[in-house]
Amino acid sequence: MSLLKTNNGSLAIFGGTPAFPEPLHVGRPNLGDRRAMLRRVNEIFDRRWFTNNGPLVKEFEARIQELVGVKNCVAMCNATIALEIAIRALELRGEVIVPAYTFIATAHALQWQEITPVFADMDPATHNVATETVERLITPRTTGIIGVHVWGRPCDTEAIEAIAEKHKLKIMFDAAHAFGCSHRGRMIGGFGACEVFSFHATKFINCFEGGAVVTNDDELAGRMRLMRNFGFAGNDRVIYPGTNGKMTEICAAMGLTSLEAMEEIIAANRRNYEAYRAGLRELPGILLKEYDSSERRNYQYIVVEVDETRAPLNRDELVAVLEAENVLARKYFWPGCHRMEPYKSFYPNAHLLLPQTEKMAARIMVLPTGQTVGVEDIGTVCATIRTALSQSAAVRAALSKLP
Ligand code: T4K
Repeated sequence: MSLLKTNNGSLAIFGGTPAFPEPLHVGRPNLGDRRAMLRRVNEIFDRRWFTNNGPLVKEFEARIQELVGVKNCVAMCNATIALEIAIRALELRGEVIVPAYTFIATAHALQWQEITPVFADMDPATHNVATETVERLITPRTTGIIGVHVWGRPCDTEAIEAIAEKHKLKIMFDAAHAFGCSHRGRMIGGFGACEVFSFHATKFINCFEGGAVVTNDDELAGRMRLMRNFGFAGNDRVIYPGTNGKMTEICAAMGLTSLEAMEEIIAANRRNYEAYRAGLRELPGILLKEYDSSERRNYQYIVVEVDETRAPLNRDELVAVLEAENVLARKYFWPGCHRMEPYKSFYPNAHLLLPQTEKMAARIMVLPTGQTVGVEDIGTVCATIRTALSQSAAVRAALSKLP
């Protein structure tokens, strides 16, 4: 519940009451039908089968396979472990090219197994990897490319496939944001050797924590199933190095409940997206990234670019104004993986090859959406942004006095 700020309302940074009494988060979980979830929890208790490839995990995997149209879904405890297992099962080593503009997990999943992530620049129009920058990063040590479908907008899979084919590299995709999305009419999940989804609490479909690798390659899927369960091929028989990447039954219960609400959640996200579109229209230097609604989209992220050369306030100033109002906008994925450790120390000059990532990571903010955010809340968020932009000199002065 918010107090609607108008152009005359006093912003919280000027000493006014914050627009929201409670924080409005990016990534507040969507719930689905609470009773259906509790029924599943009771069934889990009755069965006393809590993890290790239980019936709900199998059901969850079958639902994902059906929705995505792939032969295999291997559910895991989270997408980071799923990325690590997929990378290992694909036998990537040496150097792997990834975008610098992604969540740090994409890079860490490589570094964790002593594979060097080599950072490619971003296409400012799509926020995805600029494929024309990829080829020049290939060295004799390169074994693969990991494309990321940032914000659920598919990256240029065709260009990546062409480069990979020419240089005999393997490809997989980090599709953490892209469950339920399509690319040229094909569901994300069927591209490359495999794709990885995240079902973290903040994702539009969530398992509390969860992830999955999907693939049409049966042999690869078989290896990943072994790897997620310590390499056990049966009682007392280990035939592969492995880890513990298993999804629990309670997480699968949440995932199934969440999947049942998928269309409702997408509808809420889409309604919110349209409300932001209307509320942020024609503001100088403020660009809401549009979704291509001719394809399937989950509308999970409301992404705004603040072009400091045209807007009266920059991204950081707007985020500070919103924070004072209890609107916790996020600066994803600032400052870019290359400026986080250990990569910053390993490659202190990496930014010289990443001019678009540098520029855009300083411009992007992500605004709250999901089932817990209403159209009225969005009206308040947009009114706050409008008011702040129209009083930019006073806003700057107030911000300069903050500790
Ligand atoms: N690849 C990509 C491209 C990714 O974006 C991600 C994760 C991964 C791989 C790895 O997936 P997982 O291993 O996580 O399955 C959040 C999420 O934690 C992360 O999953 C996500 N991407 C990333 C984009 O966003 P943080 O560091 O912002 O998390 P956190 O805890 O600050 O959550 C964001 C907000 O959500 C908080 O301000 C509060 C709210 N929240 C969060 C949780 C967990 C709630 O209201 N309730 C909750 O239960 O990374």
